[in-house]
Amino acid sequence: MVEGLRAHDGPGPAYEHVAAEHEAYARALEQAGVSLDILEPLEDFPDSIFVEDPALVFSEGAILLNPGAASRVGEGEHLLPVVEKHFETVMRIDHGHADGGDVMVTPDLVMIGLSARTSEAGARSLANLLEQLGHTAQIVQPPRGALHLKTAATLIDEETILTTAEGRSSGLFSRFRQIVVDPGEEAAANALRINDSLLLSANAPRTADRLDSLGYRLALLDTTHINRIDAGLSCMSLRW
Ligand code: CIR
Repeated sequence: MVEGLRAHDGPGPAYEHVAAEHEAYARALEQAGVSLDILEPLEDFPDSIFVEDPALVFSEGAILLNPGAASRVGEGEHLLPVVEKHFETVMRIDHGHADGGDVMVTPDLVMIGLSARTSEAGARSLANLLEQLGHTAQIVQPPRGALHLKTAATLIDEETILTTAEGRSSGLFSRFRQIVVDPGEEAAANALRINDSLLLSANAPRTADRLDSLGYRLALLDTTHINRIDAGLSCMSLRW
């Protein structure tokens, strides 16, 4: 994973640190009340730790996606046996590309962001499948500068979005209460709500203080090294 894709120069991730961050993440998920199925590493796919991108899962079924980065095409085939173990219904998009990081499930609809990784054709194909699973899909333009839609925003309860200043000015989330991360803490906008816990980057202390005072039950996790390959806390798991 030290060869994972990243949009910017600067120091890359160190294997031991990512391993420690991943281990702490796994423990936080368990403490939030879920059981884990931890997959074997795929040495040929440096970004495969980010299992959120090649598939989407709902209690009604799973959808295999088609990642938009050439080095990630093929991750889904490795995920398929695990997905088939857990889900009777497994569908797959049949056109274009889509990454799970561009898909935000909200109470009333599933938002699909168009990005360098999710094409119009992929988004339309996915929207069709979502409708077969009983979900309403909405295709949107993510906030500028974000790798994925969820790089810039997280649903932290049924009516609240944690987002960046760009995310708020995009207007995409105007139907929610919006909490904007503090300047310099933008990477923390990719957080993860599990049951009544909110996993948040420990590198965002000012945002954490505000969320804490609003009553969110926080699990703070170091994200220094996974952030170096453009990832955050939602990316490292598929939840159902
Ligand atoms: C990539 O560029 O694909 C990885 N380095 C980061 C993927 C992050 N995934 C996500 O936000 N869902």
